[in-house]
Amino acid sequence: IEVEERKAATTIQALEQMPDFRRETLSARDAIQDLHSTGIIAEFKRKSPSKGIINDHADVATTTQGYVKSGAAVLSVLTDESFFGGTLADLQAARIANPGTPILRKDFIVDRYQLIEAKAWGADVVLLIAACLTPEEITELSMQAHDLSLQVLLEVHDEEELDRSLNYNIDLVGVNNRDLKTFTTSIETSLRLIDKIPDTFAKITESGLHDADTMLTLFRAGFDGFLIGEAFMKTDDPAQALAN
Ligand code: IGP
Repeated sequence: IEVEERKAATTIQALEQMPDFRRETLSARDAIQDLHSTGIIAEFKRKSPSKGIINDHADVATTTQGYVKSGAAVLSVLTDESFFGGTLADLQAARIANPGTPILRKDFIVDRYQLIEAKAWGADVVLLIAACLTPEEITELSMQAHDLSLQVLLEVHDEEELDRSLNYNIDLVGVNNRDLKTFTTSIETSLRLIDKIPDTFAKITESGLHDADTMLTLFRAGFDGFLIGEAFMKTDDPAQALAN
């Protein structure tokens, strides 16, 4: 619904005129796989369907800058308004505040218009959710993303989604520990799938990560990256939470 309104208001041609549409994107994959990387993808998320309001006062520029100072390799910014309270303006604010850090546009992407939006508002990498898309749509969208020099993070929940969705225009594979029906998280989901992800992809574990021990277990199992939102955002000072 939101995206339909934006499409009516802003043409693709207008998006292509935005300064960031021409910018050279950064590699999220390299930032995560670098030998010295923490592998942390720190997320800016105000609210969620499962938790309600997580943090409604944190400023996006200050928080994301603090994340980077505290060691985040990549930033993730929610741009979905109805469920997560995010906007494209949040993405842009994070971009301006962090010119050297790759940024993920976190949203429900279903068409090329949203990829062009992602680029125009400052993203380097986009999320494609296997549970929401057919294999053909994933193939098409990941190809189009690469044409725009955006990297692709494919999100899966189980082996079936993984098997049907992989293609060579995907850069990172994320296993979401959150069950979309019950909203509960279990790292067993990640541990079960890790050996089924081919080594050509960066391997990310997503959701429900709250402590260093769990991250160490997942790192030892083979994960390169850790997508963390709530554990940071639920505190008064999200960047300090990362530093700790
Ligand atoms: C972060 P958490 O439990 O650390 O806040 O999770 C991230 O994985 C989660 O926000 C997420 C998400 C998504 C949000 C994963 N996949 C898809 C929106 C859409």
